[in-house]
Amino acid sequence: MLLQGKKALIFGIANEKSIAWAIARAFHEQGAELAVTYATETLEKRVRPLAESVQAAAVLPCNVTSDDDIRHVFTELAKVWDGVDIIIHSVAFANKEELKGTIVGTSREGFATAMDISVYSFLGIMNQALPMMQGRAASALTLSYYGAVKVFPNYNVMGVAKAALEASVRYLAEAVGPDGIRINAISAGPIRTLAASGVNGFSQILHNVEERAPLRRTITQEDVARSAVYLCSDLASGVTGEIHYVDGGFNVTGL
Ligand code: NAD
Ligand code: 0WE
Repeated sequence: MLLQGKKALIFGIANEKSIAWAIARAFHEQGAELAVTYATETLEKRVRPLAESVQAAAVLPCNVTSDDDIRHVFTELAKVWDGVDIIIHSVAFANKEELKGTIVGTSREGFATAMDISVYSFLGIMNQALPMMQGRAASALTLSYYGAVKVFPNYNVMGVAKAALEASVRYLAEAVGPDGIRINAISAGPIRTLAASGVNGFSQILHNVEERAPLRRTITQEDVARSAVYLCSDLASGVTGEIHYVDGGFNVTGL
């Protein structure tokens, strides 16, 4: 029961394959109380039953492009919880057209969308969350990808966004460290989820990991969730500003 008594707010559940859903289940198993958000009305139908199966204290709409939506989440949450111990940010989006070909041709609008939803949203959420996190051994966790650091075909503007997200983790960690609040990221290896569906050559990406990663296998949502439990528990009380790879070791290989 590593998360007994902790209250966790989770952004980024779309369906049962979402990394955020595996994190929610693992947190529930470890004794955390949960609240979850969903991006659209269509997703509410999928998310609400999942949330109910882990007795979520609140299931709230939140399109992260809207400051009003983000504010609303925390005004509603304050009605049921006196504080928040854990924020999970598992949200990313770029327009499909930006995820093919090269980064050449990226539109101003496509860049802004990717940065708004995949990067600013973490800062926007933390702006509202921090008042409810004060005086607790609180932490936040976001999800990144190795495309932040190295060039992968088609990842394009998302690579730029993940680089900015990882820098945001470091700046946030420094800003809120004096309050005892920790900020980290998990850089996950490729996993078949909604966000990976329709990505050209995704099977090849998974195959490369199976051949090259030290563990010689792809990772699962549950692999990520177990590391998330550690990073958000008091076991990681001295860890902040960190990009923690859960990728079967892929990032250490040189060939
Ligand atoms: P997913 O599609 O299940 O999750 C992405 C989530 O982003 C969805 O729940 C979606 O509703 C949400 N979202 C998109 N636009 C939004 C908006 N405007 N407002 C609110 N929510 C919005 O896919 P996933 O693979 O679980 O992705 C979760 C995170 O993990 C993302 O940050 C992704 O970049 C990261 N990641 C994924 C992989 C992978 O291979 N699947 C690898 C490394 C990192
Ligand atoms: O971060 C991600 C997913 C990012 C993502 C994926 C999509 C596909 C559908 C963001 N926005 C969208 N928008 C859509 O319309 N990953 C790490 C998974 C991923 O996505 C890729 C990858 C990998 C790996 C895209 C291109 C190349 C590799």
